[in-house]
Amino acid sequence: MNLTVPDRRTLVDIYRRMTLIKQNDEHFRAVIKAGKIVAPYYSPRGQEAIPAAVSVLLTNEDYICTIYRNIHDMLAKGVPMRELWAEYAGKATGTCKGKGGPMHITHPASGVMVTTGVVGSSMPIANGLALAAQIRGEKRIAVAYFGDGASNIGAFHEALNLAAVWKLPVLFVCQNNGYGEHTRYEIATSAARISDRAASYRIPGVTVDGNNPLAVYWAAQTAIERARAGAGPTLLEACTFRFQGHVFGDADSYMQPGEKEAAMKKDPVPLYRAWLTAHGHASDAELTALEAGIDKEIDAAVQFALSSPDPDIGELQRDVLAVPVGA
Ligand SMILES: Cc1ncc(C[n+]2csc(CCOP(=O)(O)OP(=O)(O)O)c2C)c(N)n1
Ligand SMILES: [Mg+2]
Repeated sequence: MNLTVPDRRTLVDIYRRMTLIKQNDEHFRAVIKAGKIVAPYYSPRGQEAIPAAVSVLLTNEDYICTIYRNIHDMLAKGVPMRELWAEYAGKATGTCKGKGGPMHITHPASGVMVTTGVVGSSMPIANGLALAAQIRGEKRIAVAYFGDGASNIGAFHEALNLAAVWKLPVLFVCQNNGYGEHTRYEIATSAARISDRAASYRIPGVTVDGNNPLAVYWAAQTAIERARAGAGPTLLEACTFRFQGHVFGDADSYMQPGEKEAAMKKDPVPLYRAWLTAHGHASDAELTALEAGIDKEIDAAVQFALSSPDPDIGELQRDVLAVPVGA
């Protein structure tokens, strides 16, 4: 693993992506609480460092497949905020013209190929995209994001096996936040580490501190280089914690006393900010200006989404079925 600290631009770009996620999440929760948008919302607060550090290593050509907990993966990959907000609000200006909603967002221009509510299903789909890239001789890779709970689903094992056999250019990124819905990791998962499961498919399995963007960056860099070189997939487990309930409105009553408070002391966003300034990679003033600029953009995105029209009824059957070639 190459442990060179990335250049200043990349370091600040990782922070920009983490801040985008944190601040959008705070606005999403406020807007939903105020009843301005009615949508199921799965907060990624606490998990910012993972997609931020992976995404700076990707291009628009690279694919991601993600799950219902998704705004962090989307924003880090470059989905425009306005269209993302509009899709959450079910508006005609959304990424999927308001027909996908929070659980079915796609935005191929930034490489977001599927969002799914079916636990475990991002992985076989990533395999299909990677297989297409491999057949066409393209250099792009596919990243499948999923949770710790998803690693107990059959599709996880099927996908790892086939990706290994066919040496598919896939990066499997498990965002291990310690819980699958209301079930604590240890109660439902036999493996000490999710990455241990890679051994049965003879692919590299790595566990990193998912609150440390550099640790995620270094591990992802090695895995992505390997995938682009045609050497096949990697299973990357990034350990973190979710600071909010499973879904908006869940009071976390099933957690152990003090557990969340302890995890929040390792909040990746302020910790990384402090590291950047302490090591002279960015000044406090520069980061404050960056945060203020993002807040302004979010306000504009919220306004855009709330004032956008609902989808026209004529859209109901459009884009639903693929038109066969030549029809
Ligand atoms: C196939 C399937 N089984 C069960 C569910 C219900 N369900 C929704 S989220 C979830 C927990 C998944 O946990 P994890 O994979 O750790 O992801 P996290 O929500 O923690 O990000 C479950 C069981 C589902 N959506 N799909
Ligand atoms: Mg989980």
